Amino acid sequence: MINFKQNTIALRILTVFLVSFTINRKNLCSNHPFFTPIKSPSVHFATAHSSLAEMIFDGHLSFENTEHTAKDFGGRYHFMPSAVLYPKSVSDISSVVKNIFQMGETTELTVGARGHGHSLEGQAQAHRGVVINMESLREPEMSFHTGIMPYVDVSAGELWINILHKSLKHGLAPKSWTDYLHLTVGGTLSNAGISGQAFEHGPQIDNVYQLQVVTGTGEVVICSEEQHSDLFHAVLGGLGQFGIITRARIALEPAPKKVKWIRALYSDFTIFSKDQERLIASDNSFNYIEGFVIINRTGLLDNWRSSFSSKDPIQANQFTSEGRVLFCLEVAKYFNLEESDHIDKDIDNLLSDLNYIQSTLFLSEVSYVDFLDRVHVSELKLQEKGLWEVPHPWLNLLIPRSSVHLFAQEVFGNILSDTSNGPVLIYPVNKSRWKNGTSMVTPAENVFYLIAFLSSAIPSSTGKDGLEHILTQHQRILNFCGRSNLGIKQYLPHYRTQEEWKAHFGTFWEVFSKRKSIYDPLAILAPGQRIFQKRRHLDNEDLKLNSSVDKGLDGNPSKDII
Ligand code: ZME
Repeated sequence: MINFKQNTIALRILTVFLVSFTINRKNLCSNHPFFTPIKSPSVHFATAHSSLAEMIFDGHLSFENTEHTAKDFGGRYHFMPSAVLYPKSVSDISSVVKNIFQMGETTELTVGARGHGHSLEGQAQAHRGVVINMESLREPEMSFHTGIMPYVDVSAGELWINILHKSLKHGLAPKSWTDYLHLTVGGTLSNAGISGQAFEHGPQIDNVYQLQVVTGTGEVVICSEEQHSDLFHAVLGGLGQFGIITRARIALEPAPKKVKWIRALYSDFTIFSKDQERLIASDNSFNYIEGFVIINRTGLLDNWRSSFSSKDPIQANQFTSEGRVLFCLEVAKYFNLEESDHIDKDIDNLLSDLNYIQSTLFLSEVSYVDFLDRVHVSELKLQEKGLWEVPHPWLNLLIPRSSVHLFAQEVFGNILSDTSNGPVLIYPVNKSRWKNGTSMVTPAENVFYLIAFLSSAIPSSTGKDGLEHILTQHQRILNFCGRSNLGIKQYLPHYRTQEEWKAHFGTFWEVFSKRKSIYDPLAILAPGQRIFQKRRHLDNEDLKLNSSVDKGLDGNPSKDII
């Protein structure tokens, strides 16, 4: 979390960086002379491939059936790799990266780590490179440590849903979540991992004690706040640029059994956001705080009636939106059976401070697992209708508190005409409760909102639910933010040029790119982010070979960079 307004903080980070730079140079890079690039023999396309093909792995490397790695949840980018590695050990990953590193600048080969494939814009793809199928690294057992600071050591290819089920057997659970749990640990920790718990615990990257990482030179490094802390901070939210996360030590807490899940409506954004901000500031609050927008939708309350009960069913039945934009506050309070006798009173107390429309309070009681895995229920319904594997042009924005009213007015009042393509979520956070020093980029103010536009596009539609229309709306939103200088940052950012990336990182770019030159000096890792392009030394033979290979292939993503 870099505060772009405060140069002093940026300077402090730079100082920390310079200190660790010298340490890391000694400790991490002793066997890799980064600063005098290896003069390796010329390795052209075919040679590079045969060099990979000759390697022996605990798992295996495949040059066939690679199409699935050229797809992701976003469904909009399809770059074919040369090969897919199915690793069975960390050393499989380390050797493949090391081999490519040692070929130096004479090969264009890059490496992308792919988890469950939920990137939105090809971030886990590696055009003509090697994609690592991180789920192959999963192990049957997770190692739990109970005590006053409980944690679990997991493979980075593990899904959060499996960690939930396994840790509940010990009466424990991770503290901070994403909305959707069928994502890998390595994937969410390379971004942030944000859901309704982040206001209290910070995002998932704030709830990790230690990582095992394979850097861009193929070295395996254990890092934490105490050990190689610069790499630890770099990798958390680092968009895969500094290392492949292979294992993680996740902080746990005692798990509750049950959840009171509550929704209430507002017709005024100012009142809604004031309540959200009051809730995240309070010490004794809900355990989960989110919200969402409802534009031009009828019958929504009927949908809720099946799973939520109203405090005032007659009034609730009569409630209509009358064409207004509505804001739904969604909160949850965890509890155990022994608290059953006073939980309703506690909730009444918390709710009594809020200013929602009284007749629109909906309550529900579910198990902790059912609450956390709630999006999977939507997934199953959409899969039944064939509406899951469609393009997902999602836009996630972090909006500072001081801009959010102007944003809401223009975006919910003018730009968006309905929200039937998918949810529009609003999560308030206060980063003064977050850890400092990770690579995640946030707005300058402590209090900001994640506003997530999670649309599904209907394939072949040219109307309001078609891809073009949704992308145009997102561009209008981004243009408005830029024009009005709202100080927003993208979450799960996506840009095509390095200039745009520099603007995204702001004053943090210097640290980010220096770290890149230390941990992945040849820019081998995560090419799908399009932040750095792998340096390429072309000799005549390579030029000849590439010009023929390139013919007939569609756009090389790296050509857009710089
Ligand atoms: C495509 C889809 C997304 C279906 C449901 N969702 C979601 N619903 C609610 N919260 C979410 C979400 N995806 C992320 N967060």
